[in-house]
Amino acid sequence: MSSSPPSMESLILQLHEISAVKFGNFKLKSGISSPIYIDLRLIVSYPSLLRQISQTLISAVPSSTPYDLLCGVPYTALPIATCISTSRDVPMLMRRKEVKDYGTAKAIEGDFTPGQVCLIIEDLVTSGASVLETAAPLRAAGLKVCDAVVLIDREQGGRENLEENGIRLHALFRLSEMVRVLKEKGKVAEETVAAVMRFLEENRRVAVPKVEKEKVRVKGLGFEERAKLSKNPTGKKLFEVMEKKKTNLCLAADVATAKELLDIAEKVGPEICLLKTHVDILPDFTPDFGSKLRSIAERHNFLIFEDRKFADIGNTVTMQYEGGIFHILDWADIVNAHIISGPGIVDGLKLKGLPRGRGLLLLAEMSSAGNLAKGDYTAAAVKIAEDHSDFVIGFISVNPASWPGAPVNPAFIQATPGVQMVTGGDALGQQYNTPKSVIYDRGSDIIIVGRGIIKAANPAEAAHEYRLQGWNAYLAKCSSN
Ligand code: S5P
Repeated sequence: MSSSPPSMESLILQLHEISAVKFGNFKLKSGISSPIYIDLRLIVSYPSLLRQISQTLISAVPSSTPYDLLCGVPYTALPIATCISTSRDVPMLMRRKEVKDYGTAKAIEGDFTPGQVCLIIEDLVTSGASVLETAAPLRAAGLKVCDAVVLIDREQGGRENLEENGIRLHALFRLSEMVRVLKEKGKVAEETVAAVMRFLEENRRVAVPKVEKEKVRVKGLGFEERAKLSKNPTGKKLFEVMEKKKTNLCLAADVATAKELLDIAEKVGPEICLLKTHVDILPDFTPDFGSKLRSIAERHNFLIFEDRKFADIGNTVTMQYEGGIFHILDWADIVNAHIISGPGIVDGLKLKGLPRGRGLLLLAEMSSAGNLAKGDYTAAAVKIAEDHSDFVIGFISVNPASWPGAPVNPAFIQATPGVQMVTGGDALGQQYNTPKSVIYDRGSDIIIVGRGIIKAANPAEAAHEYRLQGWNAYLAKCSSN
């Protein structure tokens, strides 16, 4: 075993020898064709090379960079991180690539204390997306991630992307250096070198084009920034509460009595940003229900959403909103409306709601099988929202990422019902998606969960699980691309 790390040149030659570096025409994950392909998964078959790479890699981290823990980006960098961990006696963590839907739903395996500093180990960086995917759950767990060390930097925007996300990249060598060494040693023909250099030159900019960057920025806007974009005080507050409490969970408190509702609000309150009621379900509703619920909401810092689904003409809804026996306007921060009757419904509700600083969600889509809220109907909801962005705070939606012109204005919040830990449905047409699918794949912001929590043996624990899954999916979305 050599005590001093092997030279960069020797490592490059060895990687070439085991065919971890290939020249030809390869389609990369991003879809672009590349004249060079690097497959570092092979190194597990060459223990001596794996050891040399690990040793050299860790010595590329400046001694002024502190770290308490290591975490390899799955999968290729896992053995590298393990080698470093055992030889340097630095504890390691593992990030789960798939967070389990069941059980502990842990994204990170291993022992750590929030506030510790974790160094990320990676084999190859192109855009930096994989490093960010690993950094997000580590940061969500309270760890500090400021540095990543990588064997090869493909020089395609990764360094800049990571820098923008507060991560310094330390690379053992750049792709162009690697090709230069192979050329000098006569391992690769002149024209291949020229093709690789041309590719790098052309794709240095193409890899992270300006428009893409803009799109990513909109996509990746956090709730904190979006709070500033909302023109409605309740919309703003909802984003702020989500950011402050680190939760995008709304409880659909469809329980049998007002007493049970207040009871579950108290128990689940710390986990949620929003509590959704169907006040007309409650047989024991009394005029002081609203003030009781509001005092719990204030104590636990969540907002109240009465899922009244107004659907009438403007004049009628003003009376339904304010009057009757429920006096919804007095205690609900947020209500929702169908747009079937046209924009007049928003004008009507706004007349009463806006002076009180309330907000409105429009039903742009529904979760139930065979519903008619799609296509032009959904597009009409977006248009009405844009025209009333002082009062409309967002949408009830199911798959906002698929809307024409998506993503819609980030000032609007997307809240999605039909959420459980597993996909499926009930006997009456409800259809369920998982928290991850709703937030990460379908582009929503808030998961609305009813029976998944209220029918659980321990609703507070179930709410905690949903909250973790919803929030982790949000963090992963922020750092994707
Ligand atoms: O399209 C919709 C809109 C709403 S607001 N589908 C829905 O299920 N909802 C509401 O979300 C519904 O009224 C219920 O309160 C909640 C879903 O409850 P769960 O028990 O199916 O999670």
